[in-house]
Amino acid sequence: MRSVNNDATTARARRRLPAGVLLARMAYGLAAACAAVAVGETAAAFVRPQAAPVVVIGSAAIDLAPTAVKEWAVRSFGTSDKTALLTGIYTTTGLLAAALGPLAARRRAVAIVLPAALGALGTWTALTRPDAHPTDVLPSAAAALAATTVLLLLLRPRRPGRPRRPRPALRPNGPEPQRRPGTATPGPTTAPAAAVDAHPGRRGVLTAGAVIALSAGVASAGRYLSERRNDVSAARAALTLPPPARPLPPPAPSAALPIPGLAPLRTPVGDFYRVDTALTLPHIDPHEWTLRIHGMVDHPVELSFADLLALPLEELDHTLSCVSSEVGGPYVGTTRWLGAPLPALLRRAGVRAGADQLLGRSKDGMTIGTPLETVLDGRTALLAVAMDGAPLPVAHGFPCRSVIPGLYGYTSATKWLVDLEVTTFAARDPYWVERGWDRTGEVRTASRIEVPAAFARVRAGDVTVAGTAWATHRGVAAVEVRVDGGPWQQAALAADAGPDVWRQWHHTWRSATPGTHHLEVRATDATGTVQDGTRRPPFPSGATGWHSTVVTVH
Ligand SMILES: Nc1nc2c(c(=O)[nH]1)N[C@H]1C(S)=C(S)[C@@H](COP(=O)(O)O)O[C@H]1N2
Ligand SMILES: [Mo]
Repeated sequence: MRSVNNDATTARARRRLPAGVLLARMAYGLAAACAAVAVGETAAAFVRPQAAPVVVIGSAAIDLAPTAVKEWAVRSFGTSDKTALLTGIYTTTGLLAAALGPLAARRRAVAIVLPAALGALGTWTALTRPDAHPTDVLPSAAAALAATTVLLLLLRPRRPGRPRRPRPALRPNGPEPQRRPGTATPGPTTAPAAAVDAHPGRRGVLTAGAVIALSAGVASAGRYLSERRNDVSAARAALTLPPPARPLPPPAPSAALPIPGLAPLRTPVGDFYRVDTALTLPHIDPHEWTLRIHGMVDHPVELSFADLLALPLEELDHTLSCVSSEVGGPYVGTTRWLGAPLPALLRRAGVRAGADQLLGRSKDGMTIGTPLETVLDGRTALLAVAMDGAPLPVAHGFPCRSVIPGLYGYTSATKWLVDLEVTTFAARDPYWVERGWDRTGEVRTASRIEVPAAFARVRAGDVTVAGTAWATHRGVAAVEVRVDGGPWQQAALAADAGPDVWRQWHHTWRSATPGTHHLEVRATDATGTVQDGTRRPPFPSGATGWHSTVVTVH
């Protein structure tokens, strides 16, 4: 409806475009983006939460991100890395949208082409996710359609004949006011019929604001609906877990040192670190859960959750750690797991000769590969259903995950586990191995100074130094501490709670003198190997180096 006569006119129009108009058009773009997000979220509530456009794009970004970027994200944002990613996606979308409005105002085709291109990207990405369903295309397609519709509606030229009160101060160069008979507003203050934007700035921004507010409402409703439809907390709360067939005694009280500031021997579940690639947590109803054990086996097995709970369950005290932890880093926790022993199930299935990998697959398409010989060498490898006496929290893999002591999480601890394939490393690389990480993932010997805290100020005299050390499945035999590069001194160890559990240690630093001091720690595992002191980053097989802290004595 809006025609441009020639380039000169366009150029003049562009020069004259008041800031208010530009602002309004940017707001139109933002409103279109908000409507798209809202419609996408709501559609995803009916399809599945993983299909929301933002989640689809974010998940693809996580999988495509080079290892260096992932490492940087974990280092800089820690467990808030997902919030950081979503913030980035929303910011980018916002900037694109703000550009989309003004561009589409000049060329309507842009209002169709850009959302359609983004929608196509979204649907294509949705379809190529490892856990894709055909209906996953719907939210992205609906979102694109919503963006185009809202933008075209907001940009549609105003029909002539509607009275507007002009704001001469704002439009010094505007066309001559025209008198239009029959309008309510009297006199020469009546807006011209031809002026599409009588006061486009304020009205436009207000209209866009209304659309944004409405979108926010729809988005919240969509998210609420999605949570309601996918909530498994009732099913989780209703679960009664059978007692273990072979209960473990409680850990010896002397395994936990009463030193303030020391990480507790058993990590409270609420404090347990979380590392995964899931932007939305898989919500799995245990009644619908099944686990397939197949591949290079004589008798493929399919288990229901009831079948799993009917097996003789075992307990395991175990320290789980993440390969992405820096030296002294936080991604480590200890708990008591309850689960069905994995070796017995594999023997029942009958592992064929030549297989060397057990590949776990999660509901969200993660693949985690474990060396088969590790699973079968007699360690307590579990299909875990509980940690610390309660069903697994959703964030930690409800209803079932694998736990295999001695290996970092990325080669052993598949959360939301639904499929186990007996295969070979030659046939298939799991997710992290594809990205260059070591395929074995054996936990390196590590030790950490927790007391005094880094950069703490302590009184001169005798100072208690304490922390934890782990060499999961090998066990910790010794811990040594040194001050300012002096001689290594033996620390005292708390009672051994088993080779799969970290070990607390403490040391009295005699007659600390005022000034700044440098403390270092190293452990020796039960095979007699001293912790590697060479500083290496987490990639590709776990950080090495001795943890150190600086304290000020006064
Ligand atoms: N499905 C799934 N399982 C997964 C992961 C994941 O990204 N997806 N991450 C693994 C990694 S790298 C670690 S360290 C552990 C962390 O387990 P937690 O979050 O329960 O502490 O889970 C493992 N299992
Ligand atoms: Mo990890």
